[in-house]
Amino acid sequence: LVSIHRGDYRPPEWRVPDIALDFRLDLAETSVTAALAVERDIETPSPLVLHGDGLTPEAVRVDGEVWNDWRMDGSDLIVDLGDRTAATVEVDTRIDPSANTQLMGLYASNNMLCTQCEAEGFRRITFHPDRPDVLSRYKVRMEADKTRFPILLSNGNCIDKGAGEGGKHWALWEDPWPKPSYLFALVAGDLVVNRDEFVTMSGRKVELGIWVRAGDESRTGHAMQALKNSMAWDERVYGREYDLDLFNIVAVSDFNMGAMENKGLNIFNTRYILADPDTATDADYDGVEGVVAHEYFHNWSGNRITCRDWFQLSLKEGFTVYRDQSFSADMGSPAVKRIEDVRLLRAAQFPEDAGPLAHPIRPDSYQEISNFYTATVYNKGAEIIRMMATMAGPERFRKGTDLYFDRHDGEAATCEDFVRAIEDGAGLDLKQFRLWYSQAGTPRVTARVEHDAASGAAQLHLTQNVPPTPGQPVKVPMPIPLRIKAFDRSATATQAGEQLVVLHDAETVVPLGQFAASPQLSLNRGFSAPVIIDFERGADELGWLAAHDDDPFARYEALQQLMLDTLVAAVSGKPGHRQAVIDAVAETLRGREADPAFVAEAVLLPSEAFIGDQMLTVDPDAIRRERLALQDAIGAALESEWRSILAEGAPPASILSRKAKGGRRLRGVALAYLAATDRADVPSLAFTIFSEADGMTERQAALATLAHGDSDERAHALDIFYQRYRDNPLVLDKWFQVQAWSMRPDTVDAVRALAQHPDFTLTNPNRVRALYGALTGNQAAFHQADGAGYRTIADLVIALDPKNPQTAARMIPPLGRWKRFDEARAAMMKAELDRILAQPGLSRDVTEQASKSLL
Ligand code: HT7
Ligand code: ZN
Repeated sequence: LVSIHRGDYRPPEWRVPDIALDFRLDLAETSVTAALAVERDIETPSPLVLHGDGLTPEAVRVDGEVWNDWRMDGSDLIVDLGDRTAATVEVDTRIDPSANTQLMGLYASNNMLCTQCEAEGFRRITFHPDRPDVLSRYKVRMEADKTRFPILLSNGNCIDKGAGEGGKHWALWEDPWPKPSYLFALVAGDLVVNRDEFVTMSGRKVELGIWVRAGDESRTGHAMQALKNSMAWDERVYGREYDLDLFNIVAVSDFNMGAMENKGLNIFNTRYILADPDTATDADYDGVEGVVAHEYFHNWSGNRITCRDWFQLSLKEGFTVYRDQSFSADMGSPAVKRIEDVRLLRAAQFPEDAGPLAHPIRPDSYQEISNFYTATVYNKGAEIIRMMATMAGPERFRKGTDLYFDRHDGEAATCEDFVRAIEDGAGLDLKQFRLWYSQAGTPRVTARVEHDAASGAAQLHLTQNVPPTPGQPVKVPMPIPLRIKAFDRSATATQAGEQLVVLHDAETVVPLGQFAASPQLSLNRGFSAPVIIDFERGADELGWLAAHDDDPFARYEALQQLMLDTLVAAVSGKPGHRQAVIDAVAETLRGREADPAFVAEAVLLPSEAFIGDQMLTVDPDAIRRERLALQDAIGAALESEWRSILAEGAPPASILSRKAKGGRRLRGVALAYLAATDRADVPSLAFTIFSEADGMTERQAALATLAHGDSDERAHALDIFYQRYRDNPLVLDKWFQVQAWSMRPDTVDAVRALAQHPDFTLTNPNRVRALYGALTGNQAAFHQADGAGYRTIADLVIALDPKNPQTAARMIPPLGRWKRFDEARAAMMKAELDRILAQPGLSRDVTEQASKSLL
């Protein structure tokens, strides 16, 4: 496989200022004529190289004349334009959207036609340079059968439309803003719209439309509200106004990712648009709000300023994730949002950074760019922006982003451009900070407090170490901004405030001031840096911080650390601090009236995977056993608390206030704790909650609890759920998912059986993720000792790769974690990776992920 290197970047030789696309659309045969106005940007004549993927040119014309001076080089079209410096190059192609199971380029979903062009899908529609630093103004003519495709949408504004021959109609769209090919989009289908409007800060009226299949329009209200909130928030917080008169969103069922920020025509996975209380959980609602915001924010961080090349992907993704995280924090609870974001970072990004696929947020090379839409580029990328914001403070950070937007508007920029703008605008020195863009691996910070009883002086000793990662054996220290606060436990007076300490060197000593006794240290408050902290603290200290720290994230961390220490000790057969955990949970529960959402997050035990991440060799069975044992102990000790939480009744599902959502979340946690005790009445209790629930949050939580066991109620509830929702694909995904999440010993067999279910299909990525993604997230099942979990995933990858290589490749990383497991498991995982690699005709996506995973 060919690797592409960041250092090999060269500016484009030909620019394409204007493009006219003419589509004659049909499900099985679409013909495309692309007219590219090209201009040579270098002195010496050079042929025009246009990338294609699976295309054959039917005709080539230059300035209106048939042109024969072209050849194919592999899948690229090379047009020799002699010594011309400008020309209009027209190419005719023909494609079959109905055969496009990769869901890249132009494809069919539910009899609708839609596109996905990021990163390199445009070349599956027509020949084109298809690189993000070639920006063009697009004019798009679409013609299709009016009955089957009454709605024709593309980027920008519809400037004309009319009737064609033979029952056809056409529309002409024009996008005034130059854009890269990856932001091109079109949709043709039978859709209905939820219309609204937004008046921008300068008083312009923007028409908003969310397009869905008939029957789904009643479930678009939350997405529409999220869109309007996002538009207002970006004006208020970043001074960014929307720049077209129309903003359309279309929801499609078959989609490789969450959504796509095409200029003026976002295309979404239905999962992130459709929500009503009966079918969507509170978490689903939050997902809709976050993804709608994310795609909208891309209009500035991604579209107005795009990426020079795909190595700069984090320029738009890291910044946009940071923006959507801040937005969601402002819309709800900042503390809970931070906890959720850190939990996701630890679950998805830390393992990536510690494994064979580790890469810096700005990678140095890739074979297939689709494999680099990772938690590192997105979520660690967001953390790196957040650290700059923390060091600058809000006002100076805003000056930095204002400068970035001003300086680079209309350009294809680099991560370096962003850092320089923050440096200049916010007045920060980020010379050493740039290492965060080039070094992979999660830094480890070791902390130790020294207290001199005689003088009362306390000091914090910090050391940092950035671990080796593939291709980067030796690292240098990075700037690590840590928000810290030292508490005097005995003090009655107000405590000294928080300080921001930035570690620059391998070792740092921070004076903490005078204390009668060694202070209690709250470290990395708000998770100010994406690092792992090694800091030995006793149960008493952690329990005190869990109860008294004034930073809610630090309170959460203290309790999690106490639980983690107890679980890790138990797994290695040592006594932990079980009673201290119970006491701390009980103490935290006392705050449930005031902030149930925070309490629900704080009292949740760390996941099995996160417990495994603390161990040199992961023992999935012992982890499950000990986690369940602790859950049982907490469940039993606080049984009356859990029961009274459940007896209080659920807030109505239609109320989406912070408090109502928190209340439902806490009820789910309470039910899970009670279930761990195996009390005889739990199945009937869960079944009652399931049956009486007025919304999906309660219903799904109860079903998931039942799914772990083998009661009659389990079978009954699964059957009721299936019958009720069999025609709703997004809810049916949940039915597959809860079964694959189950802690039952036969879960791998169940997954294999569910793959044969008539409603299972490999052609829908949501369904694949619901079943198999849930299995890889179920640590004890996936790592079942006989290797059946590994075999199941490898079988899936082999079957899925010919249809949808992107989705297939995304299933591989769990198999690449073999170094963390015992020899027998590691051998089986590697054997499955070898088996995948031995398949003939494997895609570039899967080949890259599987071969790197073996290293
Ligand atoms: N920028 C979007 C990326 C995306 C994508 C990438 C590869 C293959 C399919 C895809 N669909 C969407 C999503 C985002 O970050 O907003
Ligand atoms: Zn994005």
